Amino acid sequence: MTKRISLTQYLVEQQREHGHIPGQLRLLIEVVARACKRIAIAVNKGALGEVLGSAGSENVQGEVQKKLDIISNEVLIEANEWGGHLAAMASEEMDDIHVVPNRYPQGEYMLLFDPLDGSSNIDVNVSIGTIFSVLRKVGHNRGVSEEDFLQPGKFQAAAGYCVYGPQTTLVLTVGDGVAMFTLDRETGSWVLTSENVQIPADTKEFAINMSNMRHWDEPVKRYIDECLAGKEGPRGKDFNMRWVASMVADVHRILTRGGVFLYPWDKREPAKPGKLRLMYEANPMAFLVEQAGGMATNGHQRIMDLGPTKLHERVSVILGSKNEVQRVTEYHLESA
Ligand code: AFP
Ligand code: FBP
Repeated sequence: MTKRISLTQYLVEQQREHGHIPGQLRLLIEVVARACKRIAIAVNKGALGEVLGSAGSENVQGEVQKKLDIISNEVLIEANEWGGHLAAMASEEMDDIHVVPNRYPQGEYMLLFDPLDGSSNIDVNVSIGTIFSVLRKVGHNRGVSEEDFLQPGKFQAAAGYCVYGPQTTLVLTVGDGVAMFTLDRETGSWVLTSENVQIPADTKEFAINMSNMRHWDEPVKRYIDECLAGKEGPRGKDFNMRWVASMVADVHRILTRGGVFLYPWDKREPAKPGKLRLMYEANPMAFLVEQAGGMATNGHQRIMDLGPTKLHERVSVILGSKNEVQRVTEYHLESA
């Protein structure tokens, strides 16, 4: 039988042998992983835990919050605030940053998360997930403000997600490739199940919400039209489409077998740069995708080079198999 490697052992080895992660970061990742286990338990209970349905409130972007959105947010905050590894947290579900209270020691890291991505899938029992990103606080003063969070994604110290699907899987990067851990429900431990994950450069599968087609910009329309033209078209091959409507699940498929994911800017709200959130969704996913040999842009620029101007900033997202993302990006640059 092959030896099982736990998340703890993987992280200790990253710390000891590769020098990639300081002790505080290791602790932080372990705490996030533990919180994800608690969220997985709540998600699995579903109607039995009385956790389904709306909470009757809205978040800062005016979206209706589900009970599980709020529960997951609370689980992540409670688990992380006392450990001494964090200075502050920011969440898609909170208007402002949550500074670690004075009664606890303050660490040098800042944690950002979308506590439960794919809210529309919660009540219908389709895969959902938690996305997280870790930044280092610049400067050693105790105070921390929203400005400290406004760093380009290329400065992330770690990023990952946990997908609550047929299996519960934690996917992680600390800047040394991508590793996947499957939750062993019998022992309660995360077991390393894939290492050095690689996204193939070419693909025949795209993910986009096709119902928005009439609102798309010309380069996106051109790209999808060419995919739809199949073998007879300029691409010379048939494409398949998949859209889960949980970014976590769509990105997990791409990390597993390749593909391209697009949530582009469109003409519905011309002033809005896109739908997805830069700090809680696009940056962490871009870090994972690049670490797996893929590419992530907003059609014009690398996502991880973008300088955020506010915490809840939105962005256009094209990510996945390198040659496809390159192609869509070229179509944008040609039409600019
Ligand atoms: P929430 O952030 O409200 O959970 O929405 C999930 C999401 O931002 C992302 O995970 C999906 O890719 C996208 O929404 C699906 O959006 P559409 O319903 O517009 O297809
Ligand atoms: P399997 O029986 O091979 O699992 O296929 C499942 C399925 O028949 C349906 O569940 C699903 O709606 C459909 O395939 C998806 O098919 P497509 O790949 O054509 O979108």
